[in-house]
Amino acid sequence: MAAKILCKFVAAVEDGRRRGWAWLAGCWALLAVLGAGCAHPVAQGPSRNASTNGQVPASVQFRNVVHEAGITFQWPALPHPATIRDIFGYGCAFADFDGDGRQDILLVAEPHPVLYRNLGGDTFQDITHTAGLDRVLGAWTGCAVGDVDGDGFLDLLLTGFRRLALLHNVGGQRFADCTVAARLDPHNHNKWGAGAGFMPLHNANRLDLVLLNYVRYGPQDPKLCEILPGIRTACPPSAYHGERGELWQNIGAGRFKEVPPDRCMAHTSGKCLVVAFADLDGTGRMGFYIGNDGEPADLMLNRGPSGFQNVAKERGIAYAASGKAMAAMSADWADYNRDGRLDLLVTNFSDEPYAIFQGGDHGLFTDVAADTGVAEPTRKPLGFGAKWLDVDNDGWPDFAVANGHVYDAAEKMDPLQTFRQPMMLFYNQEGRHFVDLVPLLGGELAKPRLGRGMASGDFDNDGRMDLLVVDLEGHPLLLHNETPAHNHWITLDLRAAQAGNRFAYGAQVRATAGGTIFVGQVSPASAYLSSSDPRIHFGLGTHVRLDRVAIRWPDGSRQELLNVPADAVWRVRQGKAPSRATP
Ligand SMILES: [Ca+2]
Ligand SMILES: [Ca+2]
Ligand SMILES: [Ca+2]
Ligand SMILES: [Ca+2]
Repeated sequence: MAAKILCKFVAAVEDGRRRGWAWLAGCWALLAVLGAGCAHPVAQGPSRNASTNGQVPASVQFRNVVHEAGITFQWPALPHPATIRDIFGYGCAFADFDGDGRQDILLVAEPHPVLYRNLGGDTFQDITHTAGLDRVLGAWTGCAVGDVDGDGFLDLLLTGFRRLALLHNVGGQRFADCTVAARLDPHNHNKWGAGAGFMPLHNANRLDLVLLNYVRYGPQDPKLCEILPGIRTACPPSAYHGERGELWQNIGAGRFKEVPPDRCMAHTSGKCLVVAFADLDGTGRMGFYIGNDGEPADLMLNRGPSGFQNVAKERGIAYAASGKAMAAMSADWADYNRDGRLDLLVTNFSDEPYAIFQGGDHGLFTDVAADTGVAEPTRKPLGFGAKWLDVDNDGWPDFAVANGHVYDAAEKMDPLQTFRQPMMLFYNQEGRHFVDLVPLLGGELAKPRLGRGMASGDFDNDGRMDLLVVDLEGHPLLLHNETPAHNHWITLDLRAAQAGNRFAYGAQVRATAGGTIFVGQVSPASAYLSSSDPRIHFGLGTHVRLDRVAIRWPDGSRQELLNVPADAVWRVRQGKAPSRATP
């Protein structure tokens, strides 16, 4: 560890990139021989941020605290050969279900999900039984979180294989199954449910539901495929008939009504995996991206009374830079280059690079994964959960990926491939280049796993974003961010005035500090089958306050806050001055 800290990797910006990597390899070789640190190489390129100078800090640290946190749950070992159902995996969530200001942990599993209450002090308590979740049985896959009935407590939706449950949160104490009362089908019309998310799409005061379905998987459909002679493993998605997602409008009184497919989902590709919401046309109306498995992605523009229009192809986001459709397990929005426009991170199948679709003029997107150094290192792995998070609070969003293959015979099919794979943690060098820190950090992140769901959140409210990761054959990872706290940060916990969308889903924030722009939105659904801490978190670097915070609330009203001090979680009620949240 001491050697690791001494070994400070600097300067992989742009033209210094190749030299930086060569130096890193040399450094590790030296460490192996000498057990000692390296001298610092010379920094390359201009600096725009006094906090990091575009360097890769060796000080970034994540520690897996799952066991000391009292989280004992483990997903069981897979059968082999494993089918596409076996390896599909599960999601997870950070969400404050009891409203005490601390993010609790939901782990999706079969035959029932598992819920851990955050007790503070980095300890969690299994409350699955008292919350009534051990009676919610099914072949669950994913989750979505939102206060659908406006009582001030976050409700829970579970997706599954031929299962669906909407669970009403009763006073932050327990969950009551209200699927049928909501007019949803507990059997999901015999479809295979994948990602899902809540967002007000028709009425600012009601959370609608985007519910994604994967493929048809009936008794007649293949279970194992001989992809190479003598090697039987899970079948590729091309072996199956795709299903489309559904859009359910919240019509009040706890009920939903399906939006006629020709107004939205009939125009999508199907084989859906992930939904990620964003205001795609600056109108304040949220639309959404749907990532599909081997089919063109969808970008659904919300045209209000005239329904949704799929603009993925003309906006440049339907295909990877190669022109091929992606296997888009995860998608997540953030403004990685701080130009005030959201960009979309999308993961992909093995031997296909992940994508960073940079938002440009006229709502057009360009995949900049190759230009930013992301394409090459992500070509070999198969990416599932992925989230933007500013790991060192320098103001530049970094991103984490949980990788793992779907073919348990992956090694036999390609000697350079593996079934279990390390995570990746891409450090953002001032919006120009990314470097995977995992080879530098080693430890738990570098251990090969079957990564699936991922959620980001600050579970201990210390201003450093933590991660929750599903390892399909093991314990979850609770990765506590222990990066030394040199930089400032701010977390905004928005609460809308109207009860129907109290948690302000769809609210957008545009903030400035010393001329630097920060954009964020309240939209916890993202990543594979998972839901994240809905609070807006910004790393502020050397800035000790946000000079100006402009909030566009879901009902379209605007609010401006001035001189909001850093290093605090601020509860912002619509129309009121912010107050410090004290969990
Ligand atoms: Ca809580
Ligand atoms: Ca951007
Ligand atoms: Ca950063
Ligand atoms: Ca934290």
